[in-house]
Amino acid sequence: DEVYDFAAIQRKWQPVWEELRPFRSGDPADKRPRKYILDMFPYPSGDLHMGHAEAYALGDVIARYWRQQGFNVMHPIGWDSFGLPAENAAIKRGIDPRGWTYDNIDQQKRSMKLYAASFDWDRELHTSDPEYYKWNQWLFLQMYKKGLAYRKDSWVNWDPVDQTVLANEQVLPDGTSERSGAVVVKKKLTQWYLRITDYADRLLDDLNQLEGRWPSKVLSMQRNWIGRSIGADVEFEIEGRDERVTVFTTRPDTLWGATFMVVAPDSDLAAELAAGSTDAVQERFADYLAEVQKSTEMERQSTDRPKTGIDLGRVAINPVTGERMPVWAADYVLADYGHGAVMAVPAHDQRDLDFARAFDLPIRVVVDVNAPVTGVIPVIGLDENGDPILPDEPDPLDPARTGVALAGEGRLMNSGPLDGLSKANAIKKVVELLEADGRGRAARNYRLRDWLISRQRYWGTPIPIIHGADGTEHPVPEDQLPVLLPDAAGLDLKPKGTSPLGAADAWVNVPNPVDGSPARRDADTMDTFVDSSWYWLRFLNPNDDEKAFDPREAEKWAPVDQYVGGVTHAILHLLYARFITKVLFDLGYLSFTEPFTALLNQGMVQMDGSAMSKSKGNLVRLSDQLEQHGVDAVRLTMAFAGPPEDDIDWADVSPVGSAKFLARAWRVAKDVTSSPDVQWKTGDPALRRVTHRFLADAPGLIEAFKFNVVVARLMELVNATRKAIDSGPGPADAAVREAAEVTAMALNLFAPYTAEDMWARLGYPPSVALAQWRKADSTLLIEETVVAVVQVDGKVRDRLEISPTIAADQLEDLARASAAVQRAVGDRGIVNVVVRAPRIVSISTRG
Ligand code: ANZ
Repeated sequence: DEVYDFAAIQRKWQPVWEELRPFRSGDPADKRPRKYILDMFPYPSGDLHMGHAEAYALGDVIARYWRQQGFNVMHPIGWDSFGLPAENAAIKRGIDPRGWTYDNIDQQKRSMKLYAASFDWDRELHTSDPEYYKWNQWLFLQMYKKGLAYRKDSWVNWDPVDQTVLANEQVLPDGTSERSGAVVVKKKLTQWYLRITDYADRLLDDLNQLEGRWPSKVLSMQRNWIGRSIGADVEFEIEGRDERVTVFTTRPDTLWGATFMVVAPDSDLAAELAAGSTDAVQERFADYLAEVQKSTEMERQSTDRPKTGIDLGRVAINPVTGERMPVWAADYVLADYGHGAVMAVPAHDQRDLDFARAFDLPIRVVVDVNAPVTGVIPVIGLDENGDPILPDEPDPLDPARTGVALAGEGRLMNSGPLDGLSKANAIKKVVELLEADGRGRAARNYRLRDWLISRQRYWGTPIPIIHGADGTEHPVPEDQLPVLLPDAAGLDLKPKGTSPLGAADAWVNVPNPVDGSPARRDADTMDTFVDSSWYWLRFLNPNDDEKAFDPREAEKWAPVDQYVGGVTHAILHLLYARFITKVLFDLGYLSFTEPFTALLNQGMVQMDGSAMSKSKGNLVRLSDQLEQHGVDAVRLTMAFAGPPEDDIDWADVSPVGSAKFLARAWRVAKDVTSSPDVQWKTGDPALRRVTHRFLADAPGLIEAFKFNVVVARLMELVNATRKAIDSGPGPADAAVREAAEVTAMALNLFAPYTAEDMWARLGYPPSVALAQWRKADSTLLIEETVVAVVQVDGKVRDRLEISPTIAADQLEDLARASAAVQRAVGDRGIVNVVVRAPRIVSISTRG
């Protein structure tokens, strides 16, 4: 008797698909509706690993699902193949990054084909190909023309190990480099930036469109990253200086309580104010600045470290009180936020209060937060009228004494025309007063910084600018693109703070495009996040050498219907892709402003509760898993492990169990003895009901990403079919064939090899991936029902009509999904659910 042999099945079908190419999506005559399903493309740093295996298994369920629903699905793949890992590997081994990269791509591609992800290989791209990066350069030039790409001198994040600058996004919260792990320091350099801050409001506001379609965690990470603050700019005169200093504040209502000013020590303003002060101040300032330069931004913003700073010996004038205020430099004020200077209101801002208390600066309360005094005040005696005498207690809320700033809301006091107003009204009023006086205005501020794209490294896209000897900038004419990356041979790629390209004499020295005089190419390369910001558009026509992408194809396919990838890209990549989409919209190339309509973040594959790594010795090799259990068992395990958003612990799952189930399903198809032209209606009604219930339920479950539930239901279906073969109507019954065919179609989503082999045994030509999902026969869905009651905190909130044989967890899912129940639960959170299937679900909430 023939047994299930996954290796033989893989060997059999891979070449058949290679020949058939069932996943091509580029036929212009294809009239099916379209779906664009995109997996984040891999970085070719070695062979595929378990994380890839999870992501591509899940993305493929979605792509295969929509094909079976009658869509022309575009599911492309390519390689994000520029970047530091290749360069570092090349340096370590003394080889060319190009060779290393393309060897890895070959290996990953072979693995992906074995893994049977349903990619349209006609659309394959590599960002390190000149045919691709030419268009990075084109994009850069379009942005340059619009003033969206510019160069400036500024303090940048410097990775002392990789010897290159980093975008803010690449510096981890602990101040280390996301890439090398080194502590990031500040360095002043002239660098290229993309003006993403011009798009801050749109990047923020458009997130509302994605509500419910992107994970809420990602939406809030994006919102925090952009970090919009609403407030005012206020101008202060400085004695001995012509120009006023502007500060940004979210609390202009507290202006009467501003008692000193603080500037960022690493700002030009601080240097200038110090230079205009005494020699002693200048000396102390220089020492302090050197000290500050050593700390990270994270450290500087931390509230629980001792405040440091120096008095610059200069005087600012409070524009409303006319009071003279000292000007200090302190590192809790950041140079690149707002205007790099603050009006300090110690009574109402904790950092200002800590500073004022440390350096004995004045503190004035201007908001009566009117908090009730708690605690009992002891009576110390009675007066002549017999009334209690209270001790001369200090104000229990006095910030100078308690060290706690009064940040809450209240009525304004000690504030002249603002007295008695609420915070909101006071803000309105003071902004009016300042505007009338030309001393301020309403203003917004963002945490978001412009995107620094210059990298002093080799393996990236050359920046298409030529620098004249006189310091002028000249864009490379578009018809001279691409600016090819010179050969690595003969170049020293070792990090040294300047780009290796600067040493490629023949490449870097070019005539000035204007007058032919000697000039030099820009020797920096672009951040590789530029490459990945628009690759999803290049997939539309990856071989077009006339344009970056075809707007008509974009009209047909884009935006991406479903994007699948890791939450590690929640900020950087997604923000940049959203930004570039809006830029291309503004340039007239796109008709939409958001690139990814829906986003699924898969969890991570772990081992024994922690991330897998070579050093921990808990690395599970994908190639070993595929060899031991087969592709289908690994893929099925990924889908069955739990909700896709959750992490998978490989120690807790069972690819062996998956393989057993696949063998069981496969034997069902093998045992079928009827031919494809059976009359379905003659089949066993009980089995047919199970099959059609599955047909009816699976699509909704897949669209809600409940892949694991579908697999569980499929297991039930296979069990029911087995029973029908062995102890029911037997292998010739039409219902047995029907169930086996539906099983093959559904397994196509999770276990394509097994599904294809089943399909062939059932008498059909390849490919099951193109078979259309069958409609459930509604007459078979009617079954005896009972009513289950759902209670929330003891009150009946819903009644559900359900099958009397419903499983407890399924009933619980239904109860939790009920709108009435969700309303009753509100945002209190569920603490306990008791299910007595099929009659009662009792939910308890917090509070
Ligand atoms: C006076 C004030 C009074 C403030 C008060 C707050 C509370 P967000 O919300 O993060 O935008 N600030 C302004 N520029 C700064 C800089 N470069 N570095 C550090 N702090 C800076 O914070 C805005 C507030 O942070 C501003 O409002 C300013 O302090 C401070 F009761 O002004 B505020």
